[in-house]
Amino acid sequence: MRGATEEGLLRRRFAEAGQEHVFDAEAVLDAAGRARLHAQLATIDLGLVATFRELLRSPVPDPFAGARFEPADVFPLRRSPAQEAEARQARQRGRELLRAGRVGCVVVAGGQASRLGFDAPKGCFPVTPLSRASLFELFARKLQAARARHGVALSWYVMTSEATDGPTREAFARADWFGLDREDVCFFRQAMVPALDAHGRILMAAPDAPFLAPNGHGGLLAALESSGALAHARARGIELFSYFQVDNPLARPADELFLGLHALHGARMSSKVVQKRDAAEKVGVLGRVDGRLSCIEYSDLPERLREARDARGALLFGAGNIALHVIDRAFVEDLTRGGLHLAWHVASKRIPVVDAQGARREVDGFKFEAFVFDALAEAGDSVVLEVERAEEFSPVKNRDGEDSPASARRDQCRLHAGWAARAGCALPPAGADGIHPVEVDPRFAEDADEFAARMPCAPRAVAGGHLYAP
Ligand code: UD2
Repeated sequence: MRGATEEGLLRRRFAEAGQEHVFDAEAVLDAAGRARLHAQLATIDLGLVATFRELLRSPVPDPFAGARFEPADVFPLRRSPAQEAEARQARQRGRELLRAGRVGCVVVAGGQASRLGFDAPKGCFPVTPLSRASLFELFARKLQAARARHGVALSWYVMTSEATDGPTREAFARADWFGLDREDVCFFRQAMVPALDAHGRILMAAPDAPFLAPNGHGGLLAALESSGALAHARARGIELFSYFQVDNPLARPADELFLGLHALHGARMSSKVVQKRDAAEKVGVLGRVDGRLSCIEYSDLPERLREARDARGALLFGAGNIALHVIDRAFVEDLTRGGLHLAWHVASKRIPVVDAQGARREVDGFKFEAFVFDALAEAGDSVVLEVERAEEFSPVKNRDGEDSPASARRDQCRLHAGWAARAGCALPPAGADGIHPVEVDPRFAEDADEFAARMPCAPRAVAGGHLYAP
């Protein structure tokens, strides 16, 4: 009886929202299929669907139209003596924060590796050139290195989504948490939201399932709160989250300079940037829009500003976003208290569906995502730190070409061979691409100075290259 009432309520809610079609293919389902359908529909926030419908009906007028654009203030790579002194002080502050256990790490790993064509969570992708460690394992090694250096384990918050959660947890369990303590790794899931067709109707992936997709990396903030991860961090005395994306093997989760600068400036959310290669490179840049720091997507920046240069000839809007942030725990608490309203971004996509006859096809639809960098505008105080692309950014996104497994392996080898050459080590012969196959395990060294301090030390011969590992 109760079930029937609940079902009736569900039908009424969807009918009132103009979404009754979600039950259309119920006739082909058995009792279990109907139960699956109803369980999934019950998770859908129809208020949110109404917001999405409104966005499709009357898209927000261009938020950048008529806006005043200004470059961000960047803490640069080429530093004045005063900035160099500040950097020294910041490193010291960063070390203190790490030693005191005030820093937690957050990786967003809810995206599907569809562009890469890899049939598992992207974090499981073997990314290191010689040891073939996965992205998750590589980050775990970096956290082990931080634990050894600062004498404190960093808590690691791993955001997954419905598709990546199970396989991610299994991968960690299979590898015995990659040498980390189990209680220092905390998985939590981001929310899923429906995709709509051009008429604002919820798309069905199959007769028993609405099409649901992760709500974007901006979903992190609400998910930290709703999952209890934020309370967990507070209980552990964590004040800062070091945020990185799962696809960048060069991310440095425990960067003393970045953490320290953020803290010294009393910032609430900070970002690392790299100098854009040229005006045409299609990355978002950090800049001020009507006085507020934002990540300005390539297409939103007027062309004359895209090309504009300063007196020294550098791009005025050249601070390319590489999605590495420090975020204050208290800032996340403020943002999530009383509901969070990051803007929704609409992307038109081909969506795979299975119809009532079991035929697979793709239809035009719209997905909705929130972006974590939209929180920058709320942060007020913020540090923008310029870093060397070759040292900190080489993401794995595409099957081949730039930002692919091959370019990430190349960039890791190039960086590590550079450290070895500077320390006077003999290099293995270069491959056809001119790159010497050298890999340095982060537990061995995390930068050129640390590497040099470890010398003399013989590498292991692995797969025709040199592996420096503990
Ligand atoms: C993102 C940024 C881009 C640049 C680049 C750096 C956006 C819109 N653009 O591009 O400006 O900074 O990264 O690499 O963000 N993720 C989730 N849940 C989601 C969606 C994504 O966890 O619902 C994770 C995903 O697992 C990955 C990261 O967020 O770690 C980036 O996602 P992406 O590959 O969709 O972003 P991309 O490459 O379009």
